[in-house]
Amino acid sequence: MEFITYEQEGFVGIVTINRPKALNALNSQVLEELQETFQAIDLEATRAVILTGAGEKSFVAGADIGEMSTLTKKEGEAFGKKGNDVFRMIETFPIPVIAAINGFALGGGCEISMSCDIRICSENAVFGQPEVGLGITPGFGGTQRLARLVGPGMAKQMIYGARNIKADEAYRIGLVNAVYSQEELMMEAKKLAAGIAKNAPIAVRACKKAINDGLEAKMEDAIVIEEKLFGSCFETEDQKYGMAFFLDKNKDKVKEPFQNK
Ligand code: DAK
Repeated sequence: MEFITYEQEGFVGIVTINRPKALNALNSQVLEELQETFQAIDLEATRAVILTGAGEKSFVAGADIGEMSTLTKKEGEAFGKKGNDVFRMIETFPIPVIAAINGFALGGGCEISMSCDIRICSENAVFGQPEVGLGITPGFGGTQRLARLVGPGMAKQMIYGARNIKADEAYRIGLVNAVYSQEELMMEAKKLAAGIAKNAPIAVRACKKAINDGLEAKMEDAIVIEEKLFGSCFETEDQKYGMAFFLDKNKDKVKEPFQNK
């Protein structure tokens, strides 16, 4: 792979978009390599994924403007589909994906971060959907996910005005969960991932599915989605172990890692 690196640290996978000369902008090759990388993640051995960008300046500065500048209508739709397929794959990836946003998250960069389950960022992060300034709409789900995350009023203000916001404002409006110094960001992302990885993996996956699928359903149907996933946990060894451990009054016993079974 030319533009993506993958590292495995225990139960945590780290995917880095590595095209720093173009501020990690998403061209077709980056999108294809991202898709291959996620498809190759071993879901038995991995319990959380961190997505970040190489360098200290940019997470992802958007879709590649050079590549997009000459697209025809048909090619534009194909490029949009390629990105949307990858972003949807991340959004519905069976295990949680944390975006560690280490700088610019503009256009497609803001959009890919919004496909992740959780966003944390560094103090120098900048978020925005500048597309209308380029004569296009956001094309990788920005109009949909930003409005769902921060509410339609704030999303419309950002998108219509092509207004970029800094990390503190992103935190204030709920676009990111926390802001750290550049030096602390990856350490905090790993801590967050480890905190997820120590819990029962099948239950965590079921929670992701329940939240995502439930948000797209009416409450009466959403509750049924949760009921089914809750019920399915009782067929796992991890549920039996987790509850037996709680009920065991032997305080000296050390909790074993969940088996993912
Ligand atoms: N694409 C390509 N190259 C980029 C880039 C981008 N988005 N952003 C930066 N670069 C490149 C620059 O061209 C420059 O390359 P060289 O000149 O060195 O070869 C290098 O990265 C460093 O950038 P700067 O020299 O500009 O660095 P500065 O610190 O001065 O400025 C900046 C940083 C992030 C403020 C600035 O680079 C910038 O404004 N970049 C563009 C940000 C942007 O507008 N992003 C949104 C892109 S639009 C769709 C599918 C997808 C989309 C839309 C529709 N369909 C098909 C439906 C998505 C659209 C977008 O994401």
